[in-house]
Amino acid sequence: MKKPFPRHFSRLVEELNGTWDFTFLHGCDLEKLDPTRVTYSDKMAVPAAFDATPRYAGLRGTAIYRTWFQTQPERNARLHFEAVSMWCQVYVDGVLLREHDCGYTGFWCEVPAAESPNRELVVVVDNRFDFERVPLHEEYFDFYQWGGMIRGVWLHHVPESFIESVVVTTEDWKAGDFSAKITLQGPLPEKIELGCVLDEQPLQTYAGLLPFEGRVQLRLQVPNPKPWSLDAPHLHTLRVVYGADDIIVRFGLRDFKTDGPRLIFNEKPIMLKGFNRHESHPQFGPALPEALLLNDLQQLKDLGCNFVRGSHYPQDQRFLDLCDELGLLVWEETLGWQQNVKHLTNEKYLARHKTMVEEMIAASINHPSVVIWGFLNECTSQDVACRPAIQAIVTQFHQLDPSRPVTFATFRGVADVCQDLVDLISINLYPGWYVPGGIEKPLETIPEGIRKQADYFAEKYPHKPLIISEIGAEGLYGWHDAMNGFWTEEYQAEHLRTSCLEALSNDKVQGILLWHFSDARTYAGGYSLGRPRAYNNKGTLDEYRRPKLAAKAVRECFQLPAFESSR
Ligand code: ADA
Repeated sequence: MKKPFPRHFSRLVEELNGTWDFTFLHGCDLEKLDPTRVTYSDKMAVPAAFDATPRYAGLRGTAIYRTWFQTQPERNARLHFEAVSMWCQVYVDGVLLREHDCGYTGFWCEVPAAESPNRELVVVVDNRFDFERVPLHEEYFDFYQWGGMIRGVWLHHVPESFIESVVVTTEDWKAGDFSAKITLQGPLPEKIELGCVLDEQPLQTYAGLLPFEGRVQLRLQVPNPKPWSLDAPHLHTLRVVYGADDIIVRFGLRDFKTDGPRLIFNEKPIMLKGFNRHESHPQFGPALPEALLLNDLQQLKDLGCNFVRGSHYPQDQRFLDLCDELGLLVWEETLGWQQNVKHLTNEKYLARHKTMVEEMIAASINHPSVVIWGFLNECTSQDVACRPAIQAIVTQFHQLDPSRPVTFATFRGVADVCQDLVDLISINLYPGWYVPGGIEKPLETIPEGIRKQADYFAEKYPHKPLIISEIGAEGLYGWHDAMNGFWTEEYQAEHLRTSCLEALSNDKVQGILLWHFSDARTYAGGYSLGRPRAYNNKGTLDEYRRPKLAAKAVRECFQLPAFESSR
């Protein structure tokens, strides 16, 4: 599997992905579990969601994975897990090294030295819901919560002092000016020397640098700067060398910002057109093979999109790398779905959310494609008791990354009391779908439904851009009837056509994200009674990415010359 950025040239990084020993325990008492006394009865692929495989489909419990690795002389071993869902413990040679409890963010594990280079790695993974142990995941979310080592695992061999991260901040996107914040780990002398290689240029040495708390900041310039745009997504690389260690980051020179009620991309107003997308497939769950990631991206572009929302969790880094390469703007957000006052006033929950924000930003900050940070989809932002938490989360984003606008999708309409806190107003609305009984012509309610909310928010927050972050209707693949009623492909296509045309021609709206790209598995239990097949069927494509009639309708609207790019 191709390693996502950052990459390395001198540092040895080994892929631990592949087939691991595996066993699954029902009803396991985690307090009493001794992972050194487990019998491995099966095999499991890494990355994969075990509960998406036929043998373990839909099961909730404890999965134990095992593999081996070797340490190198004079090098420390660090394990990087890109995502383990939902909760896990990592053991090396029977010793617990760490726990992690967000299924969609990456984390590191330092491996202590040992006499023998042969090391046993055991990962205990649990996908049971438990607010005390794993507060970020909830069963009531309208998308299936999978279990397993769902993204890659990498073994890094590093010297005693090594480069932890390089964060690139563009200072002048046209001139190619940027700063690189380099964080080092391990003992450091008072002054250090770093090497930098920009694109294919010769190595430049920077001597006499004074690290402060392990950090150095360099101001650099790309020799032949080329901007990153949707049609020409040029990327630059920076390799930083410290002693025997190195790290290669990739970045793009672009400018994305809010300007009063407009969104500005590389100096021009932009209308965002795209989809919400779940990482979901019947056979792979959230662990999509690269071919499928690329296929999704190509289909998004073919539908005329310039934007995708990674709903509702931090994204697979391989997908973001592809968005960088192919030129697609991304909204990345933390895991969340209708969290309420119970969550947003709970200290443990908020502390975990804070860690998730840190992990998401650390992984994604260098992607030029990521232009908006989001959090907590549809939280109870009509409740003043939630304001302090929402304010704290926005502040955290701004502190960690002042360069990107921050938002969350609200469906509270006029009752929302938190939109003053965000940089960009994002509204979810479902006129023409969730309609009161008795409405005879639901499609006709769409234009007014959009207009009413747009007018309200534009008047209340005239200096903030407004986008429709969700709108859509269900259409069952292959379902047609003479009345073109609810659930038919025809109804869905007409719904999306009406929604797109209304939103794109409304001057108060700066973007539309349709709900959603492809059908995605949802609740396992009673809630799925409102979701035929236990899928959220509002996909413009079905779960195998077969286009419904809506695909043609959306493509036609998104490619209309009037809405082609800027306005
Ligand atoms: C919400 C939510 C989505 C999905 C959608 C729907 O707005 O944000 O995740 O559940 O509704 O299909 O009803």
